[in-house]
Amino acid sequence: MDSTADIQKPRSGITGYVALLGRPNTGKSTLVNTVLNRHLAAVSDKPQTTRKYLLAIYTDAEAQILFLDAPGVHVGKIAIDEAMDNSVSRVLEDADLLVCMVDPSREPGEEDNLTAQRARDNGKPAIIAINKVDLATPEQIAASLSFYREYLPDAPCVQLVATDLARTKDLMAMIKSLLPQGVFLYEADELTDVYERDIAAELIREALLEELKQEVPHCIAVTVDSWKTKGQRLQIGATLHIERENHKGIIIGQGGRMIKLLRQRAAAKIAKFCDARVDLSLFVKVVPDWRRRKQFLKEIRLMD
Ligand SMILES: Nc1nc2c(ncn2[C@@H]2O[C@H](COP(=O)(O)OP(=O)(O)OP(=O)(O)O)[C@@H](O)[C@H]2O)c(=O)[nH]1
Ligand SMILES: [Mg+2]
Repeated sequence: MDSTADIQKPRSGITGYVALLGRPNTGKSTLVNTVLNRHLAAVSDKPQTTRKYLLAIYTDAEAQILFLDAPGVHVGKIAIDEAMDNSVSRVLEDADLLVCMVDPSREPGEEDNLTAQRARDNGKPAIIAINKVDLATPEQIAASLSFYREYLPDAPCVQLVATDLARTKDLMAMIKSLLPQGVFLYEADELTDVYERDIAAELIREALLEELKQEVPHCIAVTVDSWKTKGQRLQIGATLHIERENHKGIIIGQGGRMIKLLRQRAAAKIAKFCDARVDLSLFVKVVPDWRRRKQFLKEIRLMD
């Protein structure tokens, strides 16, 4: 009975790809997690958290919105910056609609310039989404809006608080009003097209960003190298690739305290996402200057 009803469910409605574009730390990944009500994307208070685009699929009775969460638009000269920039370009190419996420609590700068220019040059319909309005004054909100309006004079504008589902409703309604009708590409319960082990690698990175200071977490790449189910438990082995020998001591900590904390934090995040008990092993490996090495970035699939 139920399966027949499922087959007969409408498989079309409002649908399209929506690129989340913006300088680092504006709340793009936060928005995805809030509207999906799942902690799918890594989020942190440090810029350049997202390194590669992520598809996040939102489905309700009338719409299937395919969010493309992009790395923050930023200026940088090394291979990893190029990889992140390629990811932004890919998202711009695939999108039907752009959402320019703006953080009005910080004065518009070079990265906002770049974001607004890329949105304008792309030429697709765009929304100016002023996020974090809980942190900004009306003057700051007005200043950010007028900055983006210079580049996108016809784009509608909406305010939101990406951490609060109720305060994302206006943006969601605006997105729906601007997307076409079409056939849904994914099942209603699909969240992404990324493997669970790649989500796990990102959740480990999120734990690193929370616990390690300054530049250190930015110098680490995470790969999940083994993933086994044993009874009720998930057994996961992951490697932290670090750039310099002297970061080893920071990551392991006195008496192994830091690596233990990182392992516990990351395991709890993965357990919640996968709804399973998790045994996580972390290994540390030095790969000198990995962020400058295209071949390594290709091996870990940060670069195509
Ligand atoms: N107060 C407040 N904080 C927010 C809001 N939206 C996001 N944040 C916080 O802003 C920080 C950055 O959020 P992310 O979602 O990681 O930002 P991002 O744009 O994906 O950043 P990158 O991946 O680096 O480009 C986190 O600490 C969030 O909790 C909001 O509306 N209000
Ligand atoms: Mg992000």
